[in-house]
Amino acid sequence: MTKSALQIARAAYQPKLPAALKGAVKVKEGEPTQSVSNQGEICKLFPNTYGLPLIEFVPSGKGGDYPAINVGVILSGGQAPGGHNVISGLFDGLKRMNPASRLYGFILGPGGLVDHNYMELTSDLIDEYRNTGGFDIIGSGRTKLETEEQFEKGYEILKELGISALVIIGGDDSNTNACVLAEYYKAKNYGVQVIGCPKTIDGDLKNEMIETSFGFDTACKVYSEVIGNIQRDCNSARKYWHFIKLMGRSASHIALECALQVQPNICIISEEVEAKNMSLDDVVTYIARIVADRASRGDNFGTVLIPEGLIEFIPAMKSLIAELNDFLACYAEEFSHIKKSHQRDYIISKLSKNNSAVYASLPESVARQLTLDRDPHGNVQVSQIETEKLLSEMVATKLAQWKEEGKYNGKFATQHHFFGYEGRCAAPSNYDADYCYSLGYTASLLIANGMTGYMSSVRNTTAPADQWVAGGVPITMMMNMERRNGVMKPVIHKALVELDGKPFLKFAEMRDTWAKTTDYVYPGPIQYFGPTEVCDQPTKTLQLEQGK
Ligand code: FBP
Repeated sequence: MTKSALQIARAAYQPKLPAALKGAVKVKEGEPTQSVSNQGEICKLFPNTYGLPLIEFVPSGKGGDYPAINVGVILSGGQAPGGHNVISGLFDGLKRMNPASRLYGFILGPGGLVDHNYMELTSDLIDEYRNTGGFDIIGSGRTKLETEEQFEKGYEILKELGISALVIIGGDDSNTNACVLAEYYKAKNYGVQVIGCPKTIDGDLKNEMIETSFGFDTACKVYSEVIGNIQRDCNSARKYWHFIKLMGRSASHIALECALQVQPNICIISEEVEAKNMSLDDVVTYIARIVADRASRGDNFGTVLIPEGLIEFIPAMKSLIAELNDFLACYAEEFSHIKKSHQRDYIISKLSKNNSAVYASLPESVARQLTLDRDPHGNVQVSQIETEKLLSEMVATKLAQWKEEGKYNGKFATQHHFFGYEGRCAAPSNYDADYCYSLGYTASLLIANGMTGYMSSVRNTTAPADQWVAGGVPITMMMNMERRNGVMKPVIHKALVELDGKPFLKFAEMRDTWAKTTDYVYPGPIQYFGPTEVCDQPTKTLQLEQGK
């Protein structure tokens, strides 16, 4: 495999560990825990894994005697920078406790467990992937582990390979399923522990005990670098408005973090749009006003950040999408026989009055995307809707109207971008490299100490790494009951942007200034070697949340 100079140098990087994990450790047990809400129901559903105490690993004078064990690992869902370091931290932790322990990777996500598709992860292989981005060491997948049949199929191969613990690296849904699996194996007395690790660039798996999901730091730094570059171009040519959509299926953490890093002229936060019950026209008018205001001062350029999930947070669009989902699920056959040129009118005639009016107001291309591209569950694939184009087209229409009315006299030329896949497999920043390695290492200790149904947790991460605090959080502690596909289910509570949280408040305080002035910040590329203030900064979100 040919490697770049940076790859070669980076392979030798030794991720930092919390000081407590550098030598022998012992378990410090905290108080028993409770779920965030619906305690009675969740306790009943998880009789064997509910109410467990918080765990912290603290230094101990003497090393333990650990038997050799076999462990399995799964990467689940979308890629996030640092996954390979979780695996290498897990591997190193297991081998340090007993060199005869073995690690198996299940191929292409949870499906690998069910289909018995696996490989042993040896030290030669692990060394090839240290500090690299991507999930390609074993691949990832989105198969959901939820049925007893899958759990039993998985147990067959775990038994065959003598695996007594499984580490699932995933987002909120995958960790919810990890907890259900832990409960199932415990109830059946199968002797298989299940441990989760918090992954997702979206940043929406976080709570009191999990400060951030891994990958968020690196992905936001990559996006901020390119947005910064665009802003320099924008401020050099002074002739374009750049509409930039940013990944994050649901929550707007990525857009908010990038805004804090680059100081754009406009950033839309979906959670605020929903809380203020804004219509699509309200969002368009908000953007158009800023464009017109800047134009009045001769600035016919700027940047707009748009979170990927926006469309579903606009109450009127949400209702339209819900009706379209139901309608097309029932009348898919009839709809497929309607001529393309008549489809728009057909839909307009079939929807309820309000939704029909919203649908009729959409540009042709977006109206088409809403009716054609559906996922296997019959839902619109929101990430495929070009919200950046939808908004810029609608802003252009509004500005043209204002021009006729004599309210606007500028030029409005646009460029569009979507940043998502560009950042998901980047080489992890020092923060993510260290955080992930520590998460994996901590997972090995949770296993060695007999825990199941826990998520690996590393906290105090805005301090230098040797002051980080490592331990485990019972996954049931993060759960509440939510309606999924019409049924109430125990799930990990998804963390959306909090409008009374410090990161949003900081943005809200600054955004009017950033709209008027051209006060762009150009963060530049991630630095892996150099002074700590350049290389080791955590996200602005985390710093603000922790009062730094
Ligand atoms: P996870 O929640 O699994 O971490 O994935 C997040 C994400 O990157 C979203 O930001 C994005 O909407 C989605 O994955 C894209 O999915 P896919 O990789 O299937 O195209």
